[in-house]
Amino acid sequence: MDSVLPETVRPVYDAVLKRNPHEPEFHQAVHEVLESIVPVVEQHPAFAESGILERLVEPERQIMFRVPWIDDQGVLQVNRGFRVQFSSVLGPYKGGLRFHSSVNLSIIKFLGFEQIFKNALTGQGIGGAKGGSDFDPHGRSDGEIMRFCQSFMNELYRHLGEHTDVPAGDIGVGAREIGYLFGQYRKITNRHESGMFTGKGVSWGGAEVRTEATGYGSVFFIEEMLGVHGESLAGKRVIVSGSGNVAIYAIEKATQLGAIPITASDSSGYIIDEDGIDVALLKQVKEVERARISEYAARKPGARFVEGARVWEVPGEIAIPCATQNELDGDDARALVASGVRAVAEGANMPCLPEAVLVFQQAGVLFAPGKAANAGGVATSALEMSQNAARQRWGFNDSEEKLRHIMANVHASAFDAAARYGHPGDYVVGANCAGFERVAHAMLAQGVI
Ligand code: NDP
Ligand code: 2IT
Repeated sequence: MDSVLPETVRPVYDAVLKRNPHEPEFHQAVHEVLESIVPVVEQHPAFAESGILERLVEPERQIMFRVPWIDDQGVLQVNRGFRVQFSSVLGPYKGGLRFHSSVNLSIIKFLGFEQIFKNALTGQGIGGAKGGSDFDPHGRSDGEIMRFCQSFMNELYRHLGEHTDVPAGDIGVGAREIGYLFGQYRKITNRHESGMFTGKGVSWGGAEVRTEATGYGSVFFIEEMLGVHGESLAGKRVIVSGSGNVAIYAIEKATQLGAIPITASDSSGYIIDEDGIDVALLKQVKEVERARISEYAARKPGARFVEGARVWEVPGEIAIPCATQNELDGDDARALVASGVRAVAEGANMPCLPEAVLVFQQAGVLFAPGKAANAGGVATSALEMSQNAARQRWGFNDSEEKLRHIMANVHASAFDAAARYGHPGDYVVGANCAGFERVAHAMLAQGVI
């Protein structure tokens, strides 16, 4: 699968393979970063001398725990909980919690590793972490979700805190779950510690725009990429996968900026609506009713549901994968290129396989990796932490403006680093180099720990 890495970084990768067998997603994420940062390592011999890479690929702390709970039938269930605290060199550990049946240590480690560089790229003071469980929330009652969240927090609370580790949502963890998790933390610790979680309800310490931030941010990033070439989103057909938090708000912002999003999906298939997705109906189906995406097509004249297929067969000028890792392969990328795609931005984390990224780049498609394109979510989490610390609440418009500004800066950092290191226009190299530079300098300054 992997291309051969240069000698500068290959021993680090070989050691990762040896020490962490059976973790393919983690290997994939490490490979991509190591491949990109070779020029930074070569220009800064001090990084190699103080073992920056060897330390970075080993999490500072990994927690795995039993999560027992009782379902509505009175049957005892046991899940596995995870929190991988990868790096706190730039700030408290920060990153989401994922509840999905596919969750295992490899997936949490790939996400935690990516989070280090994404968070660094935002320019804010946040370290990198990820956590979650192999619990599947689909079809579970509110009572089951609550009992699961309480049991999960019964262990995790001792590892969290506003200056220690600040989780947020990810797949399967939204406002409802964050409410139950925060409530249990408050009960156990006897502290209303707003800053220990982000993505909270706006009426009890949450930030305006956090719900929208990841999806909006990915569209702002696309605007920036197109802007470099004097192009805009207006009138462009947008192909979006997923129909969760990131997908819904990518579709909303793209629509507001004059583009025409025509697809959304879930694990059962996709819908296509040539008139442009009706965002209010999409929210009703997915956020309010928690129904399957096929329900959208059942209610919207002119829309169709395509079962068991992926959205990438639909032609469009913009593609935003917003579901999960490795959901867009080389063949999908070739199909998009053949249909005239101009820009691709990863709303999800690592949705494109390495071959797909190569196909896009060789075809001259503007390609934004997740750690740049979806950084608006965690960046707005950091704004939530600032508001909590200062006991302030900022308005929606003000917060959205801050998000837009942050995404412009993330774009500029990645764009500039790509040019500085000899790969102009390559946002993968740019994002990895810019994020890594910041982390590595901080590690150097703070000594061998
Ligand atoms: P949600 O749980 O809100 O939505 C996930 C969507 O993706 C659902 O439509 C789900 O369909 C689909 N999906 C998930 N797993 C699979 C799978 N294995 N196969 C097919 N479809 C799948 O999650 P989010 O929108 O929050 O997260 C989506 C992506 O964005 C993830 O990669 C996440 O890491 C990333 N991300 C999220 C951020 C956030 O702030 N929430 C921030 C940055 C990145 P179904 O219901 O059928 O499973
Ligand atoms: O992948 C991600 O950046 C997130 N799920 C959001 C993390 C956060 O702490 O807001």
